[in-house]
Amino acid sequence: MPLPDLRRPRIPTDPAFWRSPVRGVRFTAVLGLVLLAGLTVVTVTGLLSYAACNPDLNAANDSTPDKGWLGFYLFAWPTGPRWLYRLTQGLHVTVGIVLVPVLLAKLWSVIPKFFALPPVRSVAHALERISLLLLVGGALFQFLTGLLNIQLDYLFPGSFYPLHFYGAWVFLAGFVAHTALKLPRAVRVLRGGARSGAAYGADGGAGGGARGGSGGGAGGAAGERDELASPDPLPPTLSRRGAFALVGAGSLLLLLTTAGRSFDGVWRRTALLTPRGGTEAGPGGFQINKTAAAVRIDAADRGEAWRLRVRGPAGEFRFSRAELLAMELHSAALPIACVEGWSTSDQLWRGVRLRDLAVIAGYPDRPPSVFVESVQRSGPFRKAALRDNQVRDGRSLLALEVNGAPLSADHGHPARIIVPAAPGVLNTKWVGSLTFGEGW
Ligand SMILES: Nc1nc2c(c(=O)[nH]1)N[C@H]1C(S)=C(S)[C@@H](COP(=O)(O)O)O[C@H]1N2
Ligand SMILES: [Mo]
Repeated sequence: MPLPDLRRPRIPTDPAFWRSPVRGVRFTAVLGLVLLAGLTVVTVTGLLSYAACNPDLNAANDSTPDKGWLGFYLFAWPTGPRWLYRLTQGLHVTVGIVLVPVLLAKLWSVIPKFFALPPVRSVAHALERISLLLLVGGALFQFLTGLLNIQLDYLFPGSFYPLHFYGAWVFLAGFVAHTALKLPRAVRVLRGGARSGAAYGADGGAGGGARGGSGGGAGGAAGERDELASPDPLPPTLSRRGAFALVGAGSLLLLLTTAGRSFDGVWRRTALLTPRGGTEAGPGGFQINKTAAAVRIDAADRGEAWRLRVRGPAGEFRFSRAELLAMELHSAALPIACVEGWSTSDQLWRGVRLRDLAVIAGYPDRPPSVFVESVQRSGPFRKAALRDNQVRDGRSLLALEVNGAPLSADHGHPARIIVPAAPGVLNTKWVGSLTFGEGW
């Protein structure tokens, strides 16, 4: 077995510079398959989340007006099951957070390849490296923007959606290409194809091995070289199994300190990594994202002078809160689920059905979409459009009460929208006007 040349200074382009005995195609393949499964969930739920915000319905909902054909897949988000967005977006954010240690370990496991010389060997290799740039750059960008948006709401004022949306497509291009290129190899490796790191030296040779990655060939899987294993490994301080356990423990810790954000009460207090929002005592004892004070809603905005304006082909109508309370009221047990991944369990909302208000506005038979505006004067999320299927659902309410008590100021008094299965951004608080139908 040829010994590495110890007299040469070791620099990162030299495979012998990387000496962890944990590196190897097996370690990388396992992490790669975990990421393949996990990031597929994150990507699909992310694209669904975008569709759920009704961006194709109204400019007020659309933060990426230049998306062009990238919006090809948009569809009418259903209103059931009522916990649908709670599930999809909870998965998007929770799985994303839990994958952080796996992503970092995977990047660490292939670091020698980023330095391998020559940087480009062939056209195919150049394309592979470009796809890698999209993948690694896209993944880091998506994780960073996602995590920062959850932690610091205002870091990207107004621009989080476009950043995360276009970043998703860049990432996705790299993800698909990388999967197509590497999945067969990863599967072969895990079926026992690649030799262990110890056997590397036999055919690797000093300095030459890290340029491998040939894969396949007539010799079949048994002859494949482990181009990620160090040609000159240090004595192990941690077994590969131990390294997996470390990554897994990191993910588990993140899971335990994150998952509680999708529940109320004690569970929510376990969500140490979710500093956002607060709650109040009594019937309103569930998550409050934005308080009235935070968006400068004062007592006068919600006081005696408040009127709900309802517009449609039948004309324009104004209702006081007392008049709304005198209408036929309905109850619906529905959660709130934010794009940031937190959600509440079902709360018992009571108020006027949106479809009953559509009748007043001049749509006696088939309710149309509705454009909702808050009395809030500035900031995002003060306007939103709901699709006709959402207005039609008997559980979609202009809520006046929650859990048997009038809405509190922070929960949207005098009136807020609540729609089954919809993202929180569509549940407008402190509603001032409802405009039914297109073109109004
Ligand atoms: N007027 C108004 N309504 C709003 C918002 C807002 O900023 N202003 N935020 C929305 C968002 S992003 C969410 S997740 C829900 C959260 O409801 P909560 O603040 O009662 O928890 O309210 C929605 N309604
Ligand atoms: Mo939200």
